[in-house]
Amino acid sequence: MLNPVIQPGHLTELDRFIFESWGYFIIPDVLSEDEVAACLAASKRLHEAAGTPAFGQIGRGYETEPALEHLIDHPAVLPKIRGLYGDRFILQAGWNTKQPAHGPMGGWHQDGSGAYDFKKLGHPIPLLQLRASFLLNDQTRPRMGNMELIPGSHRSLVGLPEGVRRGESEEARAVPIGHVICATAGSVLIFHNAVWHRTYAHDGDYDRYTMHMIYSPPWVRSSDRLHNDPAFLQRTTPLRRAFMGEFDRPDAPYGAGYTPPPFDNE
Ligand SMILES: O=C(O)CCC(=O)C(=O)O
Repeated sequence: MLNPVIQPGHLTELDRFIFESWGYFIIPDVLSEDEVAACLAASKRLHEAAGTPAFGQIGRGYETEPALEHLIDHPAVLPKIRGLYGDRFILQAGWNTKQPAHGPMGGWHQDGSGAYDFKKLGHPIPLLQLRASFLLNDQTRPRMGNMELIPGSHRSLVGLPEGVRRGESEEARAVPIGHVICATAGSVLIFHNAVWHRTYAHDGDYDRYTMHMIYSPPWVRSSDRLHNDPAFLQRTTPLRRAFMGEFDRPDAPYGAGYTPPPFDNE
């Protein structure tokens, strides 16, 4: 299978072309083994504390787990986000996902809002949730809890047929152009909200964890929190604080007076 693999750091013109064409790309080996171990331990703590029984997503883990907080502005990834959005965006959510041992496939979907479908905004569906998925387990072969994406589907004028989405069997839900992402632990998948995707099967006898950091324009509501934790805001860095979307005035994200986050220029 072709793989949209790119290098960390600055968004090149070729990276942009790949993103526009496929709707996603992969940066291999972003995290060191130690960083992966620290993020995995943090993920397990979060899900154990919450008692996640099966498949589950926990938000706000970055507020209490420094290893996950570090991913908010990872230098291998942040320049890609900045290259695609420009300088004004927020961390809309950080979801830590557990797929249990021997977990089944998830359902095909696009990201967005069930309350107000992003499709109502126009076509092509705009980029509103840019997701950086930090893979925390080895997924170098299929059926290791990989993500499966349909390349270019963010531009499709038609949706994935209901019969495929709701099919009775694994075969009925299979799509011949589905791309099962195979990558090492510590690699990062970055994708557009409108790409059709699902959680692929997991045959391993261990739980699989992924840390999804989701970036949005500054006027999008956060979905993993109603308020930021004041202690976290106090403790974290100015750049991360800016990504939490705390503005001096409620109209700041709409107005010309928006102060961009204090980036260290690349
Ligand atoms: O399996 C995962 O970690 C991701 C699940 C998913 O597709 C989503 O959160 O939109």
